[in-house]
Parts: sequence; C-alpha cells; structure tokens
Amino acid sequence: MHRIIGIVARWARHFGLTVMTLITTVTVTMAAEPQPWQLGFQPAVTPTMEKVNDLHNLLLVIITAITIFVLGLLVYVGIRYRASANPNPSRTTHNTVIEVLWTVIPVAILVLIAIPSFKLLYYGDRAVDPDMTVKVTANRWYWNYEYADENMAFDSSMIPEGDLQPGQKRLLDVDNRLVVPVGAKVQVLVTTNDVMHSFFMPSFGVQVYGTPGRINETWFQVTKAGVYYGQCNQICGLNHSKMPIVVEAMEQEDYETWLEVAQQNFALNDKTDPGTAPVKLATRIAE
Ligand SMILES: [Cu+2]
Repeated sequence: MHRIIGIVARWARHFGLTVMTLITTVTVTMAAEPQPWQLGFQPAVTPTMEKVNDLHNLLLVIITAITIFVLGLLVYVGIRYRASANPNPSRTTHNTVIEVLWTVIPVAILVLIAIPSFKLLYYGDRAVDPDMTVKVTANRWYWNYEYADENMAFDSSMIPEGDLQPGQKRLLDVDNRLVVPVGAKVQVLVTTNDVMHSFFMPSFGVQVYGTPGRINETWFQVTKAGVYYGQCNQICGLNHSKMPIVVEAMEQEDYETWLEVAQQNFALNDKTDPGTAPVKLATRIAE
C-alpha cells in the first residue's frame, strides 16, 4: 500500500498536481535517500527545498502549456494546410504583428520564470542570522566538518563495503555524520583541500562547489528529525563515488548530548595535522 502511495505521490509531484500534496506529505518520513525507480525529487525537509519544489511545479505547468500549444499548432497546420486541402499555398513571408508576438510573448515568459528563479537563488545563497556555522572541507575522498563555534572538527569517510553493519547503506553511510539540531539555521561554508568537489544534499535543496582557495556559502534549516543522504556531485577523481554526505538532524536535547561526547572526541587540537595529509591519502587509496 505504502509502495502504491509512494508511486502515486511521485507521479503527482512529477506532474505538479497540488491536489496530491496530502499524499506527498505521507511519504515524507519514508525517503531521505535515492529510491529505486524514483522519478521526482526527494521529499523536501528544508524551506529552500520546498521553494525548489514550488518553482519546479510552476515550471512544469508552464512547459506543459507551451508543449501542448506548439503541438496543437503543428497538428492544426499539418491538417489545415496539407497539399490536398490547400493546393495553392500562400507566398506570404513576413507578418509584423505575428513576428512581434512570437518575440514578445517568449520574452515575457522568460521574465516570468526569471523572477522566482532569481529570488530562490538569492534565498539559498546566504544565511540570515544563522544559529551555527559548519565549515565543510572536501578532500580526496572524504569530508571534514568543522563546527566553528564549538572548536571541534572531524573527518567523515564512507564505510567500505566489507565493514557494513546490517542496516547500513552501501556507498552512502559514513563513520561520522554531520549532526545538526532540528530547526537551527546552519550556515555552511564549503571549500576544498585539493580538487573541486561539490556538497550536494538533494532533500535540502543545497548544492555548493568546493573550490580550491575559495570559501562558498550556503545554508539549510532542517525541519524534520532524520538522517539525510547526499553525495559529492562534482566529478573529482578515482573515488568520487565514495564520498557520501550524511546529515543527521536531532532534536535539541539529543543534539546537546551528542555534542558533549563529540567535543571530547573531536576537539580541534586533535585535528589531523595537515602535514600528514599525503600519508592519509596514500592509506585511503590503498584501502
Ligand atoms: Cu568529490
């Protein structure tokens, strides 16, 4: 039954039917990672992703209307002006009114699309009054998360296939998750120690490149407790497919409990000395 609801909801979202929003909501707790045969987006768990969904639905309506209109015109012309029905074709080559229309209307449509698109782009660009800051540093091929206000940082590496415990997801689960409190506005600063990588969290509507020598910014505010999966989605080399991102959103009390333990384990002084990085890289390649 859940499976059927899931399929219906995915199709509904794909076709932008707001009527099906209720069913879509039912599926929210079901998926935080890619699903087999998935067609639509992963369920939104941040305000940004909800806005991405809204824009996607708006675009779907516009593109459907345009496609139907153009198809209708083609069919009409094909039937109405076929050789047998129209043996003496008109030799008209210019029509000012129609030329103005087919220039102005598409421009108006593009402006109509650009306005919400740019609004969304700037909405996701910078955190206004963030509650906390996480600096995400990409490495070949693992992530480092630094909690700027807590003076701690830790690496997050994929669990190799042979070490997977029952219930852990192949190519997705990691040893140390990025943990955040539910409802907190998290400012995310993304950079890289080597090549370009990309911090991509589909259910957050977040994708930011890690560029050498630069810090890029984004933010997210997870509205539901849960475990969410993402990946590096900038082709970065040999183990590109082996640098998943796992974000766990916890209720505030649970987060504080986690933080106490984490602060002991990951105090910044214990952070891997950058001087040993090549050794680490070599062991990782050997694994
Ligand atoms: Cu990468």
